[in-house]
Amino acid sequence: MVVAVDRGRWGCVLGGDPERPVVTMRARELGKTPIVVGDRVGIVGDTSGKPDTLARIIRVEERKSVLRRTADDTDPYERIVVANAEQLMIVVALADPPPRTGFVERTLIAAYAGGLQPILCLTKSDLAGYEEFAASFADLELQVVLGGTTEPIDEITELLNGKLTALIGHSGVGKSTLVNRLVPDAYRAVGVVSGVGKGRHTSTQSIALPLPGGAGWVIDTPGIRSFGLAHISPADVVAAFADLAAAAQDCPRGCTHLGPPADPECALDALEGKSARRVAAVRLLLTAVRSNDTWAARES
Ligand SMILES: Nc1nc2c(ncn2[C@@H]2O[C@H](COP(=O)(O)OP(=O)(O)OP(=O)(O)O)[C@@H](O)[C@H]2O)c(=O)[nH]1
Ligand SMILES: [Mg+2]
Ligand SMILES: [Zn+2]
Repeated sequence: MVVAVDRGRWGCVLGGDPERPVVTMRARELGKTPIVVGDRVGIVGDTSGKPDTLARIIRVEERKSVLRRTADDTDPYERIVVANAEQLMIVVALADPPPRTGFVERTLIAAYAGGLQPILCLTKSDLAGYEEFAASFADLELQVVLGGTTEPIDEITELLNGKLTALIGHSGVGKSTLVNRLVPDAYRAVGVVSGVGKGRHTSTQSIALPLPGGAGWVIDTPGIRSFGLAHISPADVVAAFADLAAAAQDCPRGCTHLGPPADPECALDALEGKSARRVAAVRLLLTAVRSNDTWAARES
């Protein structure tokens, strides 16, 4: 498993064992194939992990999940943020920096489309209330946890147990602070917040860290300013919800599932109860992102 990427070198662990690190390079035949943290790879050469040795990655296994983003919503170039993560913990500070509209919606969409289970983690609850913000995601049945320094860590430890979880969020929201509490010997550098969205990015590379007791991994990622979704369609999001996906089979061709007036014959309108509320929530999500002006591109 790839646990770190830095200037043409990939840090791997053999058999997913944190005690067996190996430094690798990408074999020439792979060309520019993206290899990211979380990838499962086949390596050859000197895999002893001794100082100054370098093994070669010759194969990247099929990914079980892929978190993708583009720089903005029109950018055709998509980058893979992490591979194979089962969960995406979206970290949002309730203040300093304050939550920005669109970011959670955008990362949620990317999580659903990429096959990751999203969790919303709110930090800095010592500075501002969380109830109102958390309530806006109720109908998605999104798991919400408090992850600030004044909160106990047990619930998050429990959620992450045995899973590969990526943390994502703006710079300065407290991702590394949280990682340091989860993995006491991680010693992730922690920064100061210096102005909205302008915060110097303290972490500059993604890194996977083993949770204590061999029970899963957490991936600390650098703060991101925008989360472009050029590669994602409403159908990708709808596909993440079994009840919605089943109903959407009866939609007319080319239906964007947004409902009337755009899609007067969208079959999602026939759903009832909990499913109907979920439809409304998913549509809100999709519309929020659409009307989010030139979207996250200019958010910074
Ligand atoms: N008041 C308060 N401050 C916090 C809390 N959590 C983190 N901080 C502070 O927020 C600042 C930024 O934290 P980091 O952990 O470096 O943030 P980050 O998300 O890793 O930032 P990047 O690496 O730049 O993406 C630090 O000064 C932390 O001490 C919290 O719950 N309450
Ligand atoms: Mg950090
Ligand atoms: Zn439809």
